[in-house]
Amino acid sequence: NDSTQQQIALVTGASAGFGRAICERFLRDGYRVIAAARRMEPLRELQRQYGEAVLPVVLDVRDEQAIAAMRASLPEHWRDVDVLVNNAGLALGTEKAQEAVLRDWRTMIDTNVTGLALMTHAFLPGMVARKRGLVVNIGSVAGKYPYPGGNVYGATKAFVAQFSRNLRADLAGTGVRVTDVQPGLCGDTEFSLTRYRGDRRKADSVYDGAHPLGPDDIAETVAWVASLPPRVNVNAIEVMPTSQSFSALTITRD
Ligand code: NDP
Ligand code: 8X3
Repeated sequence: NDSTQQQIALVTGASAGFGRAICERFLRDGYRVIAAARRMEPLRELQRQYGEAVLPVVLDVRDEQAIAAMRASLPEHWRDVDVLVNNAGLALGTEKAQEAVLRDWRTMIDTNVTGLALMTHAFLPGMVARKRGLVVNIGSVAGKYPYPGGNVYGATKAFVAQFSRNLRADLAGTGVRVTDVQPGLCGDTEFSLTRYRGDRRKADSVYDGAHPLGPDDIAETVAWVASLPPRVNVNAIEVMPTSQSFSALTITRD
């Protein structure tokens, strides 16, 4: 493959879960992939597997200076990012708001909101200048449907939904596309292990008997969105496992 013909995807949170699956899917589809995360070893592993089609970069998306430095240090033939996947994110805790740990709230806001906005701000102007590009933001069903303990996590994903729509408004006429992918319950990632602060038993029990989505289902969705002709913009796509649905509003009684 001629590397100048290949599309370039930059995926944040590429060291695990969805991010890793999205990288692998893009690589199999012939993209070159800038794989970003804080942990280098899983990124190197990806590079060992897929060779020079992978550019691993250590990046904390909360760090504005680090993002600027990363962008500036991209080799010439890696600069023109076609697809930015803002996937890095996390939930911490399921305590009620009145019992939540303030530091956890800050970490979720700094990563899911600020980090996603910083990355978008860094790579959008290049896309607009080239009159092509796609930003895929990984939101969540938690941004639309409230649930007990979802407080700040769900609110960060509501930001992702509205930010994505507002980006579309600003990008009118530029040819740059934006999609908010909103997954529901998805196993085989580190999501619940992180949310339950390393409690493996609790994390695993979230998925017991639930036949959750897998990371490949989300990678498939992202790959499909990116494969559509330039005239097609999927604004948002909500994907749940069949086993997940809705329940009635709660009423407390005397
Ligand atoms: P994982 O915990 O498996 O992966 C999260 C990834 O984000 C890791 O690669 C982690 O890498 C990276 N990350 C976390 N913080 C930062 C940071 N500050 N800077 C850079 N990278 C960071 O979770 P998932 O794959 O499940 O989650 C991916 C996204 O999908 C998140 O935004 C999540 O909210 C969302 N989501 C997940 C669902 C699920 O059920 N699993 C459902 C709906 C949405 P490292 O630690 O190496 O930096
Ligand atoms: C995570 C999805 O259903 O666990 O964003 O809230 S859910």
